[in-house]
Amino acid sequence: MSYQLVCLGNPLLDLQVDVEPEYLAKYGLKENDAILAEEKHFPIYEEVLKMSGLKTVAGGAAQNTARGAQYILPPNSVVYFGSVGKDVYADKLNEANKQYGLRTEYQIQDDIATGKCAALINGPHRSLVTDLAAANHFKVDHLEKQENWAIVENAKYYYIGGFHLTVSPPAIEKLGKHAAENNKVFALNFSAPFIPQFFKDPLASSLPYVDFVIANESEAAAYAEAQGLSVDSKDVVAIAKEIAKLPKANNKRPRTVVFTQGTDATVTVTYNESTKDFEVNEYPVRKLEENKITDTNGAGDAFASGFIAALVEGKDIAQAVDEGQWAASLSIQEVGPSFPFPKQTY
Ligand code: 26A
Repeated sequence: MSYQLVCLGNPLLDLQVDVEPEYLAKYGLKENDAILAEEKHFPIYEEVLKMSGLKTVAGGAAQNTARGAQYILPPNSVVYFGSVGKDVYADKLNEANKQYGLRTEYQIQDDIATGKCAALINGPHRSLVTDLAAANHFKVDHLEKQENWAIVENAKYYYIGGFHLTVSPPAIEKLGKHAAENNKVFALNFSAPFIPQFFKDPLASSLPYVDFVIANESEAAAYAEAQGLSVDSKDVVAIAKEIAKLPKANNKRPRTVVFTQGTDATVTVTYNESTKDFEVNEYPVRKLEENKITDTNGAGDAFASGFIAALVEGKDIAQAVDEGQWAASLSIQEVGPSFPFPKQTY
């Protein structure tokens, strides 16, 4: 069966440069964050284009995961939806996706530029500043087109970048509903702290459909704080339990929450609705020697690609975490959210 996995997100071209902490300070940026650009950030895009060592790499969180999953899975396994313009940035995205064999069904905007993300690298940290542009114009009608909906119906797994909650909650809910009604697997990444913080309502509307939540420790803390949970915001197990037991649209599948924590152990919590029991597991990370790390831009997306690819391959959660950690360790040895060629196998 081809095209088992459908991914949805914001296609972006990453403009990646090394910067000093002073540069981040000048724009009030945190060393590790992902934000939507405000007016005051726009000069950054002009400035990075003039910096030496600028690298343009295909980005967009869910698109990175889609490329990574297609890297791992057999040909014709993954389709990615998002919105781009008609420009050289889109050409670059198409080129990268072609290299990985990722099929895209972009919604194309005639008069709006492809989105971009300034990926400001400082040592092991990355600060991401995004101008969504065309990516912000994705509409659910694109998914509803007969040929695209046929792709959706044919798939068995869905992966949504939480960043897309800022763009088209109706598209996310449409896919979520389809997955729940047909007992298919639906995964959502929280993507960044500002999603649980400022996009609470669309997140709450999507969560009932979600079988797998994938997030990191800072997104977990942001969720706990935004919801006013009476748990320690560093206690990822307690936070995962709260999310795992939220109501589900499809009661034929349990919900599993997967929290990565950088070089600390990955935690998974699965809630069994009928016994009211939680299954909690911790998986230490495969540590890479520091001198092998190129940058961590896209590490979380790569983890998600290994995790979701393993599910598509019919593996269990422990194996999926291991495959996720393997994929992340490959990607952080490359420039940006990329994987090595010739291909490595798990
Ligand atoms: C809505 N926002 C802010 C975003 C993003 C984003 N992808 C989608 N929407 N901000 C940053 N990224 C992407 O995250 C990847 C690293 O995880 C960057 O393009 C980068 O490739």
